[in-house]
Amino acid sequence: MPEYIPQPFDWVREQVELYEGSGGTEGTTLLDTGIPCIIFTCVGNKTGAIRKVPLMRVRVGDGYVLVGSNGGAKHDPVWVHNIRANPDVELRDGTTVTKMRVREVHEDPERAELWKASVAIFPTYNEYKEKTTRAKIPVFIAEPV
Ligand code: F42
Repeated sequence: MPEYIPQPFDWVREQVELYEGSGGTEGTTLLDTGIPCIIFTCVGNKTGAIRKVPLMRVRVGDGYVLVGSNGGAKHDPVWVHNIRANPDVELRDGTTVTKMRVREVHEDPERAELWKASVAIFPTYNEYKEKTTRAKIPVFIAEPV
């Protein structure tokens, strides 16, 4: 069984511990914003370790949008490399955990629609889009398998 390696950021690791440890009944929002989050579990593409990543909860149909905003940093979050290498993830939304497959969405109109849905939930994504020097913030959709 591959080992779980927590994220190095305390606030993120602590949210994962609370969210997962409570079976999805606590720690389900971004800090004190009240905005709901999901957690997806993927496999590290270099270590093969279990990695858990909280993201904003952006539901579209029966899928979820995964936005690689990384706080507007100049580089993509490394979880992007994980799901490009292995698109099979588990996604926790509150008390429900679902096996999902992730696909990256490059083209409009689909990409524009997913971005619009994401910004409607978390307008800060637009600030990250302005802040980052990256040409594009990667956008994925996780869909039930
Ligand atoms: N991040 C977002 O990008 N978008 C969001 O909507 C978002 C919402 C959110 C809500 C709550 C919360 O607590 C955090 C939230 N975050 C959001 C932050 C998110 O959880 C991540 O912290 C952030 O996206 C950065 O992701 P990251 O994968 O770059 O994380 C780094 C810090 C990390 O964990 N690095 C590890 C390390 O040891 O430095 C390595 C992780 C890893 O996956 N390693 C791979 C492996 O093989 O194990 C290799 C990866 C590679 O280099 O190819």
